[in-house]
Order: sequence, then C-alpha cells, then structure tokens
Amino acid sequence: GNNGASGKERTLAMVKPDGVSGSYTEEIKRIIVEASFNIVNEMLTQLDKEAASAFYDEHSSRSFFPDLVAYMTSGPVLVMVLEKTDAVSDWRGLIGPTDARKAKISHPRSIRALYGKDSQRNCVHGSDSTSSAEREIKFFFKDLVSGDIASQHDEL
Ligand code: RTP
Ligand code: MG
Repeated sequence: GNNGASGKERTLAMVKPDGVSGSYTEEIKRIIVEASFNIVNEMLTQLDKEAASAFYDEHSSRSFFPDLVAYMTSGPVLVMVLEKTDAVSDWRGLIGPTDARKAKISHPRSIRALYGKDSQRNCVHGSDSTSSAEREIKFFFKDLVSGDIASQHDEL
C-alpha cells in the first residue's frame, strides 16, 4: 500500500517545470509544511519523453498529450512523497482545480491559483487516488519501503 511506517497515508506531489523555473519551490514547500504534511522523500529530476509519457499514460489518447509531454520535459521537476492522514485528498484540495485560470476564481488560495498559469501550466501535480499514489510513488522511488527512507535522497 502507500502507507508509511507511521500508518499515515502517502501521496506523490510534484513541482512541475514552470514551478521550478519560476522559483516557486520554496513557497510551495512552506505551504506543504504549514499544512502538516511530512516530506518523506524528495528528488529533483529531469523527465525524458519516455518517462513523462509513462507517468501520464492514462492520458495517452487525449489531444493535449503531446503538449503535456513537451511541457513536462521542458525542465527539471521536484518530486516529493508527502505523508499525513488523508494525504491524497488533502493534497488535491491544497493544489486546487486543474485549470489554474478557473482556480484563481473558485479557489484563490490554492497553489494552482497562486502559481499556475492556465489549464496546462498549473505548477503542481497530485495523485488523484490512493491507488494512483501507490503507482506514482513506485514510479519514482522504486526502493521506498516502510522504515527505509533515509537513503533515498537522490539528486539531479
Ligand atoms: P495532475 O495529474 O498533473 O495532478 O493534474 P490533474 O489530475 O488535475 O489533471 P489531469 O486531467 O490528470 O491532467 C494532467 C495534466 O495535463 C495537463 N492538461 N492540459 N491543455 C489541456 O486542456 C490540458 N488538460 C490537462 C495539465 O498539466 C494537467 O495537470
Ligand atoms: Mg491527474
């Protein structure tokens, strides 16, 4: 499952290329910590076309998929495993709706409203279910198992 040694739920968060290049990483991490998430693991990495396509495989037939892959490979991303009770739904709530322009109206304090641009460049990712979280955490942190988190701080 995607629960850590504490029994708390885990989710996968990502600061997308526009967030890293826009220097929003520190602000976003401050919001994460203030919302009582524990950052269990983090990794700055660069997705290639194959990795971005595999990560967003559920959208491979969508018209926006080529643009999505180009966007996600345009620069480094910061991938984080976040832990707290109800981590998956709480992180989705904190980031806000997919379209940052709509988020600015309906959820003005959400991360996408604060730092996103539009329906594509929305600054952050969050797993949409506990099963997605499990798949996505394994995608980036294959060796991450309960009680063995200390050696996983890979860097670009
Ligand atoms: P994410 O997976 O990144 O957390 O975003 P999400 O669940 O809110 O939205 P999803 O439907 O899974 O879409 C994944 C990402 O694809 C880009 N997108 N572009 N141009 C468009 O109409 C469009 N629609 C979606 C966004 O970057 C979105 O976050
Ligand atoms: Mg999604």
